[in-house]
Amino acid sequence: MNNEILFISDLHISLEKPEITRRFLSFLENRASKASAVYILGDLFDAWVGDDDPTPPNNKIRKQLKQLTNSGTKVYFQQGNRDFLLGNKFCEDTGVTLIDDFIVVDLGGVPTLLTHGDLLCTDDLPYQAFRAKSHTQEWKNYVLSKPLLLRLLAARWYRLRSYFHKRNKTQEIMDVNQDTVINVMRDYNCLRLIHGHTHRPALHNFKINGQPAQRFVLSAWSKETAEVLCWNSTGYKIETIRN
Ligand SMILES: [Mn+2]
Repeated sequence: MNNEILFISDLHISLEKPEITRRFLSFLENRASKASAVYILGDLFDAWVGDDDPTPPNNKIRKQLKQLTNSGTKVYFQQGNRDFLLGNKFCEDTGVTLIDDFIVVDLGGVPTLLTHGDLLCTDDLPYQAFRAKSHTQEWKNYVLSKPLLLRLLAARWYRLRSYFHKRNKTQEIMDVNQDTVINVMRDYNCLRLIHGHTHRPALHNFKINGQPAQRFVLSAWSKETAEVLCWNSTGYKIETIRN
């Protein structure tokens, strides 16, 4: 055990992409177990219709996460826009800790803001309207009260619909709004931000009130490759997993 902290997001695990599931399971067993903490910043799953869903590969993932948390590595999960229905039951099953949409952690003495990233994409007004509606307790209760099979079918439909919607949106609308980024970082008193969601891995340097600020964008996992942002007392590195 050391003081290493790992950050991942946007694996979009689904039955159709077994390569990503396999790599994630192996990451949990062989890599994450060497770290003191892992932060999953949302969209671990391509769709999550409720903690009662036993559809493969969910149970394998539950089991491997449980093994990891049992071994002493802390695992934190922030909901993404695809898996925002992931809740307390999943956390009880796995030992994972659910964290708020915005959270500040100490990274080598620097307060660092963590978020999935969809809340930063404020130019996408239809999405933000849907998000506001779907995050109410009434909406969640309504959806979760439906039979599992119906929820699974609905998820398929939403994925298809979102694919066609996205094709009509410009690249700018789908990215973060820089004013929102700065306002949020100011609100939380942070000069460093880590998020995923946009699938545009990068390190952006800019200034807030004349002070240097950093925004790390995590990469999505693909069938071929994956990236992990690793922090320890000496700084950060980006690890690539290719198998
Ligand atoms: Mn996302």
